[in-house]
Amino acid sequence: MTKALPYSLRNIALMGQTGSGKTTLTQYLLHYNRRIHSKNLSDARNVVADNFDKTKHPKPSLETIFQQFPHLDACINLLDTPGYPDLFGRAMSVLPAVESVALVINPQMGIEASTRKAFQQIREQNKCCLIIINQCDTPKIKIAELITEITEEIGEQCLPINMLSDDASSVIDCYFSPETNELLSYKTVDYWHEKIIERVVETNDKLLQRYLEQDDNFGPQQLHDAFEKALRTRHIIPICFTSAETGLGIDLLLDIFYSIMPKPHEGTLPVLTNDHEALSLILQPESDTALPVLGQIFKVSIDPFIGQLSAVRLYQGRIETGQQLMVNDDHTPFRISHLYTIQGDKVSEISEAGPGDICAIPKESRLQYGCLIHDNLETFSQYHPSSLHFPPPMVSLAIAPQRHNDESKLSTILHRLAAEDPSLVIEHRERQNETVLHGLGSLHLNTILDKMANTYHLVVDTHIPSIPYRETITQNSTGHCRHKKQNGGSGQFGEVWLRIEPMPRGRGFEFASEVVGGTIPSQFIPAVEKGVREVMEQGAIAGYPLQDIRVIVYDGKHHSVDSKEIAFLTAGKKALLDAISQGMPVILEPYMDVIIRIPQWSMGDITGHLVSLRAIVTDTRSDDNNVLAIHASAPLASMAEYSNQLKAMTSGEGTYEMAFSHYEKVPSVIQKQLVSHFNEQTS
Ligand SMILES: Nc1nc2c(ncn2[C@@H]2O[C@H](COP(=O)(O)OP(=O)(O)OP(=O)(O)O)[C@@H](O)[C@H]2O)c(=O)[nH]1
Ligand SMILES: [Mg+2]
Repeated sequence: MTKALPYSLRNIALMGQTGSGKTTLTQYLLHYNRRIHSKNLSDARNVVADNFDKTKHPKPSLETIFQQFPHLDACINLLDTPGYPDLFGRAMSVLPAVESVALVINPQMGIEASTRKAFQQIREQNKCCLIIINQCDTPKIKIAELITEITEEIGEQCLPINMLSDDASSVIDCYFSPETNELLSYKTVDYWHEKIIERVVETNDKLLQRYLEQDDNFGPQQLHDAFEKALRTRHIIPICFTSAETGLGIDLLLDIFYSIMPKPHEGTLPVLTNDHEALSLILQPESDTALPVLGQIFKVSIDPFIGQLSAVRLYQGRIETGQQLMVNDDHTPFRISHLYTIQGDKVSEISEAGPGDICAIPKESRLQYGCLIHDNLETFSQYHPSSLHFPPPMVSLAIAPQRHNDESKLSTILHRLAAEDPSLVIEHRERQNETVLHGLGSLHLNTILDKMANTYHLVVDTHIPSIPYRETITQNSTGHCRHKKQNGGSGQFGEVWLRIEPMPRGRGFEFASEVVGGTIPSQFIPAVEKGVREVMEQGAIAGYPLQDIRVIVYDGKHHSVDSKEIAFLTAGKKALLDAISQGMPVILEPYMDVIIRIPQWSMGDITGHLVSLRAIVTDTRSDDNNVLAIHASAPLASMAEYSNQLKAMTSGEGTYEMAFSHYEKVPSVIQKQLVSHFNEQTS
């Protein structure tokens, strides 16, 4: 395959709400271009419409799909991201590979929470943006209201570069060659043309001057550089109209991709940071292949048979098979054994790649998500890409393999799944011996379980993660045990007196001996402590570990023949249980600091619901975007279903994150339930 030159590449991600038509649009473009290159342009639309199998992709995309097609002398790389809210982490994670993002909107739905979130990422990752209003073949689209909604939500810089005709039968260009008598569905061609020109010339003083002096020689050619600057700073966000069903507006969309969207050396590249010196290195967009090699891994996929494939966006320099490169600050190089381009679910071998290219390197386990690859240790080993702020996990699920001896298989598979999906968090809770998956939503976790079952043939049982309750005491008390046992010949004898005291929350456990006069010989004190620690681990009233207790052994008795370690261990255990039973034991539950971000209108429902969850609101703040942040303290046990509850109360717009705060006493009714459940299980 011949390599595209950097100036002829366009790297564009399609983002936006699920069902807006990103995959359909991508498929349409692929078929359209294939036809254009084999037939003449006027035939293309009909041929595509006939051959294009729309039934092939009615399901939401689960992963970002890479597609590539030629257009004129350009090569367009499209990254079709999943729009389902639960998979947002997978969508945003590929943005370091592109200069531009096309936000695809379904005009019947308008701007939804996922569109807002996508735009926030476009801003944070500093990408050029294009808005595609797709599904323009559907009836009763309210264009004026839609444009108003877009400008109110995103900003005045969103301007139609073309517009649906009054009868919705065609899409009319308002920028490239705006000569037409056709009526638009909203305003006029001249109106939008002027608006765009005004917006673009604002970025360049000389152009602005000429514009104010009414020099009207402003064609797309003259404005190219200014337009590009306006795009890069998101001073302008063009809006265009398409139908991936009928092909409406597709030719104009390709014109926009080709003539307006930035080439790799025009876009803004990610910022690299340096921890030690707190320096930022901003890469200059460069198409010079002689520069040192620098690329970033932005997606990893692991096939059970083929192994790991790491997708790279090359920022500068040129790479080829056989070349040795470094990973981050690792001094041991790796060799590029093969180099591929990716097209849907297929890869094709290439021999080299240049600046701006998206390619893939197989079988190098060090090439993990976010790694830099380079050939210059001195410069690049000190830097790493600024880390992305992935949305916090909202849903947790404990998993265990159905077959006991699949434990190590599970751990290998989880390792692979986590490498592929930077928004998946895996936690092993040692004490509960539980493996817990944390994801953005139930669909996110279901895709992980499906992959385990279908790709790796591993079936797991799932359950809501157990709550890490604890036990403690609330008052001082003493405990005693005289352990005496006679088994034929030698016996066991050990007597322990101990005192227990509650400690402040979070202090854990302290053990001390105040035994004097050798009533318990010093060599048996460790056995007493061991017995005490066993009880601390196993719990006394409901099977949960004890915490925040000081235990002081102060007296006892021994026997010169029958006293041995096991006797004092048992006496220590029983003396502690005795003391706890008189120390007013309670069960503690974890409380979480929760931040809930919601639209203003849902505040009443959310705060009312929080009360029913035993949560206490500690603060409420609203930000510039009319998003309300409610800070609350809530018991973890109430939050198991919160993700779905919040979704329902905020029409999917609410998000929340939580972190452990402290332990607090459970209400006595819950304590009773936990104790009786434990007694039933152990009796
Ligand atoms: N009428 C009409 N239907 C469309 C158009 N584009 C897509 N669709 C339909 O909308 C549905 C969803 O389309 P997809 O392309 O899967 O949507 P998506 O944006 O990729 O969705 P996610 O992968 O979940 O993010 C499919 O049934 C398509 O046939 C369009 O322009 N017009
Ligand atoms: Mg899709």
